[in-house]
Amino acid sequence: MKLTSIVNVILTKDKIGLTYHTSPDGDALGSVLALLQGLRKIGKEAYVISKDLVPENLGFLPFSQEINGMNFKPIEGTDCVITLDCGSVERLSANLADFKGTIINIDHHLSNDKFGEYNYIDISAAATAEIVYRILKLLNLELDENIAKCLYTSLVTDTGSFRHSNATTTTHEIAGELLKYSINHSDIHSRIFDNKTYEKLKLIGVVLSNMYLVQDNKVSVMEITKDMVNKVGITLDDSSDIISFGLQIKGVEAAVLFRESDEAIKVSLRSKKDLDVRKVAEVYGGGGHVKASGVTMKNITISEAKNLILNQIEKEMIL
Ligand SMILES: [Mn+2]
Repeated sequence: MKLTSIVNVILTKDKIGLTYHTSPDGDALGSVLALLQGLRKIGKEAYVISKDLVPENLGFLPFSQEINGMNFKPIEGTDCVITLDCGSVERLSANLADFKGTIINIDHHLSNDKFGEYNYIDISAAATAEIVYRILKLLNLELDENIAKCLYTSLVTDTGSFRHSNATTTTHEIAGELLKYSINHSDIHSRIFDNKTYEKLKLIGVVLSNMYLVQDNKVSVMEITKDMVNKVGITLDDSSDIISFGLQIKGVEAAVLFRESDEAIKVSLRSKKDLDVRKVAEVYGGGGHVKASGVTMKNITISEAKNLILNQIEKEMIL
């Protein structure tokens, strides 16, 4: 389906709920908040559906204070829900089970279930925000500083500050365009990345000192146990920044992070070049991108999860 057709569907709707994947990151939040503002500019009654709270370092995003983690499902009279940056219904930060209206699914993940009535999946987009940018352009909207701030944050987060190979000419062109709205890009980077608590950095220290290499030193393995988190004394919301340390090692092709919680083991995978970690995650019901993926494994110990995932990586390495 063409993006213009998606925009035409949106134009017929009045009350629109916007949502994203659970544990929203910079792209999820930036995309939703940018589209929220855009839809309001054209007179739509738009709002955010979110079971999750906004991570502290993204609290600077305009309109993020509207998200309180209490809006679990669409409110009365909603005729459309737009999901952004989310590959499956199960991962949504919203409960759409009873929702009878139209679902529009807009995303850039390779593993997307196309659960919407309308689906627009563009895997060449470095961030979902690139698609949102195009939607706003198709709506003939004049961007402003607040919208630009949200979109720029999405681009920065999903491209690792424009260093990942997913950052294209288009990504850089959009970023350049956004800078025209007098956003302070240096300040945005700083708010996103230089905003860790002392305890978080201490935890990273513990995780790094327990890291080890397997498979000819090509795979780095890290774990965050409940015990580690308790000892440092924090409530850890996001650990996505920790895994990137694993890839910083010379000769390492892939990094895996196992995170223990009461309900499950969360596994994050990253790769430098050719290894398709999405395939590894998909074997156990996860998904994501070629170089960044994740899977949640239930009813399993951390060592069992390690065995399964590391074996699967080994298989994928040979292919
Ligand atoms: Mn994304």
